[in-house]
Amino acid sequence: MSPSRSFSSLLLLASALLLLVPACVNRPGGGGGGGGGDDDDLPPTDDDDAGDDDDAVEVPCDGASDEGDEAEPNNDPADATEFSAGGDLTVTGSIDECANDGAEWTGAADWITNDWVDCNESGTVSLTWTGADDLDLRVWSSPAMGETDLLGNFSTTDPGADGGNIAVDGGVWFEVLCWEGTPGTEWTLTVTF
Ligand SMILES: [Ca+2]
Ligand SMILES: [Ca+2]
Ligand SMILES: [Ca+2]
Repeated sequence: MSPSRSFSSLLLLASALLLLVPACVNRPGGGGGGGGGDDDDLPPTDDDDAGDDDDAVEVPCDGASDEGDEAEPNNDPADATEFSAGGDLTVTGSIDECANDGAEWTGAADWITNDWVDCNESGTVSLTWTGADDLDLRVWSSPAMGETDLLGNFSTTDPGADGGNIAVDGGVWFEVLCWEGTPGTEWTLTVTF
């Protein structure tokens, strides 16, 4: 085989390999059904049983912000102070009683709710206060949930702040609590996107 023939053969082989490689890369359980690799959750284009399809549409929470004070009484979710932010939220208030029985909070609670009706996005929630009191924050997608499903941050080692990231999708309920400390401690709750 002449050098030029050999080179042509190599080119042909390389081309064939390039064509083969994409065909070998297939998603688990895919079968290549519909959509050319797009992975919708709905028939007829869903090509697997995975619940983690990556084409859910995220709608940014970039609507109007809202801010204001809590309104007592709000010790129960049914009396939660309602806000109507489509984007960032800032709420201020004060906790009337700090107490616990060693296992649960037995003092006051401040319930806040906001319905982000038109968006779903990950946000950052933060509860801040001044002093050494041990305030805590729980965040729920529904007050009927048996356990907090969005955030339960009960740190005792970082007086002054609790919080974290939450997946916002519609209504969110915030519960401000105080494990121990001084009645009347003022707090600020913020949600930013
Ligand atoms: Ca309060
Ligand atoms: Ca209250
Ligand atoms: Ca705490």
